[in-house]
Amino acid sequence: MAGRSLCTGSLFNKFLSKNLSSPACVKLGSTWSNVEMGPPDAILGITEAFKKDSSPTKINLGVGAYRDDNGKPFVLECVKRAEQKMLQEKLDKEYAPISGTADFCLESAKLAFGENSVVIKEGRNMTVQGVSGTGSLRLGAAFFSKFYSKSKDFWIPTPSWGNHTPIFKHAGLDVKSYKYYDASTCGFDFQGAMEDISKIPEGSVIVLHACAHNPTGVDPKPEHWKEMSSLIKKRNLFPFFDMAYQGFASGDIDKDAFALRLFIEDGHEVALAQSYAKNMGLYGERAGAFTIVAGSKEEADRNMSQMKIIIRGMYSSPPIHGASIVTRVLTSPELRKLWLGEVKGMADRIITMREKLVAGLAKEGSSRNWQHITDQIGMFCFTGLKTDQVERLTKDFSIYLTKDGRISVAGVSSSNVDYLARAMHEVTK
Ligand code: KET
Repeated sequence: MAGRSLCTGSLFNKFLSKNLSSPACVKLGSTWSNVEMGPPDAILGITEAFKKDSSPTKINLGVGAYRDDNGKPFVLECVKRAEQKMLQEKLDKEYAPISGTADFCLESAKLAFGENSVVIKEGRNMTVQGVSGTGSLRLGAAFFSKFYSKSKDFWIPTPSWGNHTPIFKHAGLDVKSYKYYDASTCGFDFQGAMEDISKIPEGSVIVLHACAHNPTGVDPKPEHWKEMSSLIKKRNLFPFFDMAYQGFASGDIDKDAFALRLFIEDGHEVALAQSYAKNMGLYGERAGAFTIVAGSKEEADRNMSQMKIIIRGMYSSPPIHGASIVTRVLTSPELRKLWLGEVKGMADRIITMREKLVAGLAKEGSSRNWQHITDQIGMFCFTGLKTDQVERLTKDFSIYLTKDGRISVAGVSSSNVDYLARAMHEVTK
């Protein structure tokens, strides 16, 4: 009917032919005139700006994406070999189950909780594939928003990954924050964190970075984690782990899962979002997992039934390619061994770059204390540079980083580290 009235109404036709070419018509009929231009993303927007810069010496230290020592994106050898296998297997393109394939979910849970985890043996984990780390967090947020009746408050550290707040808010949760980073020591504010955690209302959810805290690169020590775990238990808070960097902090996947496994040992029920973006270099493949550890298998099964309903309404089922790669890498002894070596290689290269940057700053004559660059771990370094210094780095040196002074050390290489040191010294003199 709508089509007919459009074509037949002669007055309307006249109106169309007169007005379609006129800009006034566009305005008149514009449905989205009320939509304001949004700001670029604080992290991903930097890559957009970087791409537009024509300087031959430009460096992108914005997004946390690993680069090899030639500054090139790095596809892991274990991933290439898994893909070759997959080609030979002539896989089909059928839908995955709503929650992802069982193998992928089991392997992800084993990677996080350990091969011999009691939780997995007892079937207390509900693990589903998510659309990488972000999608897994978002699934968790949706589940908590709908079924966690004790509280809608999600407490995140100050500072935290910039996307935590939008993810949780998007699911209707309230985001609050607890002390984490001490700017005066460029380290973990253990006292402050404990003080704040002890005041978080019972039943709230506390978000914890399992390792390689983003953006600060500062992690609690094992003894800190122990005290935090018992306080969180005492306060009856629900620990929600974001583990986007397993293997990237120490180069060892088991060491990096220390905090998560400690909380399990201490009897917590936890939620966990995992990502394979960084540790397997599968950024664009969007492979990740979300787990809730419940009190019993029966509870986990009920949670799974509801989680599937949430997923079905959000995107039906997850992408298959990245998950197939992950499953092959984790289940083939040969590919797994190769992978563990490659994760360590990436972590080690980042450590080397931290050392070279500090040495470069000293060589430039900087009298500042840059020790935190080597003390901090993981992909990021929270340099302590102020907003105006960051702006100068970008304007005068075409070095791109987030406004808070975070640099992705993964973007530093042997060929740009001296230039970076010179520029950092120039803006901090
Ligand atoms: N958690 C944390 C703590 C995190 O740093 C990231 C990504 C993610 C989850 C999600 O990653 P995904 O690609 O969805 O698996 N952080 C980097 C990239 C980004 O901002 O999207 C970053 O901080 O640069």
